[in-house]
Amino acid sequence: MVAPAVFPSFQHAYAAVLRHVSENYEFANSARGNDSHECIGASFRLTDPRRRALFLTARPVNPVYHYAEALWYLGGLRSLDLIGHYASRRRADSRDGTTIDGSAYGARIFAPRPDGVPSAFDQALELLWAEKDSKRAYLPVFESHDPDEIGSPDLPCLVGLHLLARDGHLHMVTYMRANDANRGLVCDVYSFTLIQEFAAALLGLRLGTYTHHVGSMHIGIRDLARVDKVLEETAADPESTPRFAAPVMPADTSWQHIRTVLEHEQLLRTNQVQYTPGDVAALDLPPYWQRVLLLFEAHRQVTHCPADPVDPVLAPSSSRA
Ligand code: 5HM
Repeated sequence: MVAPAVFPSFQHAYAAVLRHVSENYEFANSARGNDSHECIGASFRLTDPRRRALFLTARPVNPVYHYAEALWYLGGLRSLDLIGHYASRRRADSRDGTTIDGSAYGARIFAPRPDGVPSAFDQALELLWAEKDSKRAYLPVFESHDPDEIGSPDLPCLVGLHLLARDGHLHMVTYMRANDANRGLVCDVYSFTLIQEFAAALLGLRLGTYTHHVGSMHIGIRDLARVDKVLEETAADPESTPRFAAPVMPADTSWQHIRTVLEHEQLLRTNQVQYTPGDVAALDLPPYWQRVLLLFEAHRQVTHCPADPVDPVLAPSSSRA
């Protein structure tokens, strides 16, 4: 029996996963035309799931997309409107051009069921309120009907999330059938740890560890050169820690805050409003969530006013990646 490898930040885990798959891949295969190098079975644990962001020159990330995806999940949404706006590639996951099924994980976790049964997430929280040591607070995503859709462009890669309250901390375990180590993994860990942090806030617990288990961990052949650059950059300074402190989600974050952010994100996305930091400060939101809205304002400026420079007050947090 071997415990998962433990890392202080996702950047450390990401570099280790890429190195492991690059050097030890067991199979070279091409499922659905995606030429990949694959290892079967990979696990790691993050001691501080807030340190979820990458700060690598060789692997730029888009913080606006990271928050958009996490909020799309928290909103329980299936519609492409939000997620397709921040990443047009997500439109390829849709069969009908307007909604996503398999990878709309939030709709399976957070949306109330049509028959009035509370969401899986609400049920899990109820369970943990009633019995904190429970091992049953599992949020299933891959459902028994999914194999019927085997030809679908979008079968869930996430099998489920498991919440464990221990010694005043909320730990989370993620189970995935498959992960692209250079692509999906980066966004998945960001969103899932943010969900974990939100759940910890709702339960009044401190943030515990994050454990990630994957059946097929692979790197696409098209990404091998880019992965080599990441491995060069991280090998040069393997102990390097990301330069920016990880922001802490306020412990009093509520569903109302999430709804407020989603409501204003929609107004910004559709260019119905323009916000200064002062406008956002006047909303009933803690500074953490104000900063998230300002990312969406910066994105609005990039998208709807491409000829103008981004407001210098917002520019450091904006991203055209
Ligand atoms: O053929 P298959 O459905 O396994 O292809 C999905 C590809 O997207 C795989 O490379 C999978 O690892 C990756 N993926 C991911 O890493 C997909 C999703 C969306 O469900 C995800 N993470 N969240």
